[in-house]
Amino acid sequence: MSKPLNIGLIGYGFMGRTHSNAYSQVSHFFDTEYKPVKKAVCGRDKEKAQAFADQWGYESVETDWKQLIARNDIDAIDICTPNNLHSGPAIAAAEAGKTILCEKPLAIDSEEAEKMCEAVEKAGVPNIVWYNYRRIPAVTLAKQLIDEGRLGKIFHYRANFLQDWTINADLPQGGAALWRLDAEAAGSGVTGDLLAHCIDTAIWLNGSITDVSAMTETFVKERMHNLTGKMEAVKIDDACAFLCHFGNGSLGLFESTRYARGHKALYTFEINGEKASIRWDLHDLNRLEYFDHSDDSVVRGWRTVHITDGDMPYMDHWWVPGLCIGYEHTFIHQVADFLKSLETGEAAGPTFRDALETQQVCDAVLHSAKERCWTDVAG
Ligand code: SOE
Repeated sequence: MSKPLNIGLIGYGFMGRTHSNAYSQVSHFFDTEYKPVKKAVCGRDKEKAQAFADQWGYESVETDWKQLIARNDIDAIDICTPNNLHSGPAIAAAEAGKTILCEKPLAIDSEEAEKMCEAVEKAGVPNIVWYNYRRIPAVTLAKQLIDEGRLGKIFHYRANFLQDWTINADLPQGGAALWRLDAEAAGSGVTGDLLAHCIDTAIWLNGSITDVSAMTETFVKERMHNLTGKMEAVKIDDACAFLCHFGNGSLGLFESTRYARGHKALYTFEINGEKASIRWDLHDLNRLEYFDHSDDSVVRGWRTVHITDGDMPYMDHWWVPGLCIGYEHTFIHQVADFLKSLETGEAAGPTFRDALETQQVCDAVLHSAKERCWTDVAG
């Protein structure tokens, strides 16, 4: 028998759309006991929230997240607000016994993230953070290959997340679409926004990061602030690179920037092990490159694994062999796994606690860059 999971969505920006699409699609492709019901969307601007509700099929609208959380007909709170507005609703939702799905990064910093973890753990409510790239079939396959020991001992983990959308110095900071440039709303720049994705994937694939040495740069020092109308100092990191050690003895190298002209969302990683290497690129997300040293030397080389057949992670739910899926499917997979976890009682990561570890690495990175020193990851 199917059970409804009544969703209350807070925020209706870009992520609100990706999540709503996932709620709309998941039951068409995945057979889960719990079925999401788009019960209410919450935003301060009633007209905009209503327009979003009409477009995406939400039954009702709230303008105050406290009212949304107080509603008895809401089972799960989905937080899609700027980063500084995650912890208030998350803690209140936990205290009200609601299931919680929270956008990444979990919080502004680890101190706040720790409080959010304590709240969900004390309340015993199911929780998940939207680090969606784990659920690209090629990335999930990478996890399987590593866990099967095909790479052997891992020596190197390298990741990049490159964009170019903030090169224009006339771009303002703050407000609706540009909160990512405002340190008060975002907490940090590329570290929390982009490297957090790379760190989440890295910890998932290769285990904990123990210490880091980082540098950051803010190329445009002042931007007009949309909320004050004045030129104000830019306090986020526009670019960040760091070296690190993993607990398993491997070395990590990470780079992210919004100033890599020509790159819109080039998320890549390469992992080198004793027996094999793998590499992956978000712009070609249905393929995984694999080099196996045990291949016969006359045919040994990088091979391209096409991730479209039904024996690949998640792909038995989609089309026929040879046909691709895309970015939006990562969110559908996340919802499917989460609904399944409600059925089985076995948490689908990344939980708030997992995301706290990512946050601790981000904090160590920012500390290291500021103090110009190697920094241990707290935890
Ligand atoms: C920023 O441009 C952004 O949208 C991030 O906020 C997302 O987390 C990332 O997946 C893509 O880029």
